[in-house]
Amino acid sequence: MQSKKMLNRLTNKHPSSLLLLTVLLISSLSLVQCSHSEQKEPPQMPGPRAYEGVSQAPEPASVTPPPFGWLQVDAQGRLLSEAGEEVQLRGMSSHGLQWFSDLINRQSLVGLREDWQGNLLRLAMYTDEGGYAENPKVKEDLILAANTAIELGLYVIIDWHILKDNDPEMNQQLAKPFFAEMAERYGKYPHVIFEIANEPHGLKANGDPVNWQNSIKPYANTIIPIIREKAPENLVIVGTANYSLEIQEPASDPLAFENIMYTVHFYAGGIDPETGKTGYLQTGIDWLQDKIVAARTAGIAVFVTEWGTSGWDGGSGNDFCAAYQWVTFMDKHKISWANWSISTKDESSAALVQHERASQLESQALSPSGKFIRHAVRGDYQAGLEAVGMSTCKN
Ligand code: IDC
Repeated sequence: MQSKKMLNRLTNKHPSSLLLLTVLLISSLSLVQCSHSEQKEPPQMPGPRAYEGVSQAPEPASVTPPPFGWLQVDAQGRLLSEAGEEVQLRGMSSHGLQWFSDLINRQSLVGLREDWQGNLLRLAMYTDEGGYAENPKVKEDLILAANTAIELGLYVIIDWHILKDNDPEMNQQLAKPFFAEMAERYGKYPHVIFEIANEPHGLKANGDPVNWQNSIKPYANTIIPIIREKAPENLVIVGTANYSLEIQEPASDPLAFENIMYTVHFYAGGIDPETGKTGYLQTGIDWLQDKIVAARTAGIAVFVTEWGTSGWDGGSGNDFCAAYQWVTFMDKHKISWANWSISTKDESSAALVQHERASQLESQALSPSGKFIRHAVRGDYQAGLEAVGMSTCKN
């Protein structure tokens, strides 16, 4: 109907274009025929190309305000609610959306909000490893999940999850239009937090180290103004060097924008397969907590956008006593966190096991890590230990 009307309009206005259209139609038909006779296989239909631009993906169908309204960072680096009270966000990170986006759905997010009493979801959109740089369609899953979080009143982190692509500047040309779109789309929602680089590390192409000075700060100074054009108030979180461990670098040289937070990541666990001892592939506790406290004292806002009960490799067993020490530390310092991860992968950081109710985040589907974390998100750390069969932790 629509195209018939358009054709009529076109040919009425420009009668000569009717001839042109007929010629075009005949020549394209014969082209199709030609190619058919040459190819044995039927030509592949192109896949849907929706979501490559901004306009086609849906908006959230409704909006539930997030519990603390617009978040703000004060001059001492504290995270405040819109009403000016210090707050801590607690919740879960997705695993890579290119692998586990099915687990991020309305039911699992209702579970996160109601049963877990969480208020935070992080959406890890890998850029490499089959993520956005190779498969832009993953943005579609990100948008649908972010919309669901907004509909349910959760804070949601849009995480540009660089990892194997270790240098933030490597995919900067992709990050620019991506964050321009995200800011345009989500700048009006207090729920949305932008995390612009997951874990910078390693070396740049020219052999220089990827650190605050060489790469992260210039990248942040490129991306944040793009975000700020359309999202002047949303929080922006910036990764730090060496897999988001070197928080002292921005602490002595912070960015000049408002409402910026900096990330520290850690992994509490890991059990040596040979000796059975904990602390294998574990991020140091004392020195890292000291660094976090020093950064906080310097007035830097810290957000743990990712941490695991497992070893640094995402597996190798959990250390719940170390995890307990971390969650109580973060509670004391009002440091917000998201745990890695909502996944059913066979690795000890995964919150879920293979189970028919896994995609609903239900209790029967929780792994040991999931059991501990569910209570930790609820703010009952002791119950978390008990849920994994431990009542005390000896030093
Ligand atoms: C890990 C996943 C693992 C996956 C791998 C891919 O747990 O299943 O195969 O990524 O590269 C991080 C990263 C996070 C890692 C996680 C555990 O941000 O992507 O996930 N980790 O290794 N930093 C430190 C640990």
